[in-house]
Amino acid sequence: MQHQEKVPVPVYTAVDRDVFLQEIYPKRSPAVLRDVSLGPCVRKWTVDYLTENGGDKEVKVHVSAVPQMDFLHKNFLYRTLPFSEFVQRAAETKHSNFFISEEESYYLRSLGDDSRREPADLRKQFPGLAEDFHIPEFFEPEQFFSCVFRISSHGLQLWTHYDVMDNLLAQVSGRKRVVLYSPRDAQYLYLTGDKSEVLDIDTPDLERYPEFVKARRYECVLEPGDLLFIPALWFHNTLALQFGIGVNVFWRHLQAESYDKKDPYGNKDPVAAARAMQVLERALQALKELPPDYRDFYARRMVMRIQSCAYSSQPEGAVQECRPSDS
Ligand SMILES: O=C(O)CCC(=O)C(=O)O
Repeated sequence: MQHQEKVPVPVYTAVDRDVFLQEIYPKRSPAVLRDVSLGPCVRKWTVDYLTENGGDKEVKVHVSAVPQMDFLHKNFLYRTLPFSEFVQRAAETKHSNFFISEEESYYLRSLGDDSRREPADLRKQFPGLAEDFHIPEFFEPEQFFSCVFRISSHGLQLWTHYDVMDNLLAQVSGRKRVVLYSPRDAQYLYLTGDKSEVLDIDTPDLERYPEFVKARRYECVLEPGDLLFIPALWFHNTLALQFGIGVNVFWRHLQAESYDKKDPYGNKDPVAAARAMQVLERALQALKELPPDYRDFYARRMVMRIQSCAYSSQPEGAVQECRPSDS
């Protein structure tokens, strides 16, 4: 059986803005940043402290009977709890108050005040806590998009997905394993939209997902105080090795106009990409008008044209100039 290639995510220590911008950011690949100051949150954010200082704001949380959450088949419920109660439940392994079962798992991905329109910002939703978390100044203030609480029960695993913004994922407490896949391996991930269908990435069903082993697996374990840089479009899958508190900051890599304006989560494809996908769907409809052998021939020609015009040269690099087709 073919084995999946595994690559540790590089760890950088004592990274300041200049090192980040000159040595790490341009590589457009994930990096663990250790010893960057995240503020007093790393010391202060115990369950008791969050319970007392987080306010009684109601939060919408994911609750599931099993710790491996599956967005595609929706094996979880959304429930609303006061923040303090949610934190207590997420930190315990057996619950006396529960929705599904004594051992249910919890996950909070915080939302904006108007969750359909407004991106999350810890400073607005949790002002009593936000001052403890110092957003690393690795990007210009106008690039800021959102700042999101990520709080998970022990064992909670979040499905593999990509976001369209650059991301710094701060691990404030607890340890978390993160597995990442390059955007260039998207073809091996069995995607439905921005999510992979392969839920069990450690023991995948290779009869169903035979190509999955070809995806190169990047992996790291975040310790409290670590930051993980996840460039836009990199797939990531997280597994909480302990009850954990994280905060992630999304910021724009592209010009603001490139993004969908109605996207509070930072996961809608950039407008030009969404337009290109729509055109592709129309092209596929047109191909259906042809008999199978013609359809096959023209589909292959289209793929060749896309490969020669739009794929980057290996390994990373500029997109080749696209000459008009001579046909
Ligand atoms: O840490 C987590 O729970 C998930 C993080 C994530 O998906 C993200 O930062 O985009």
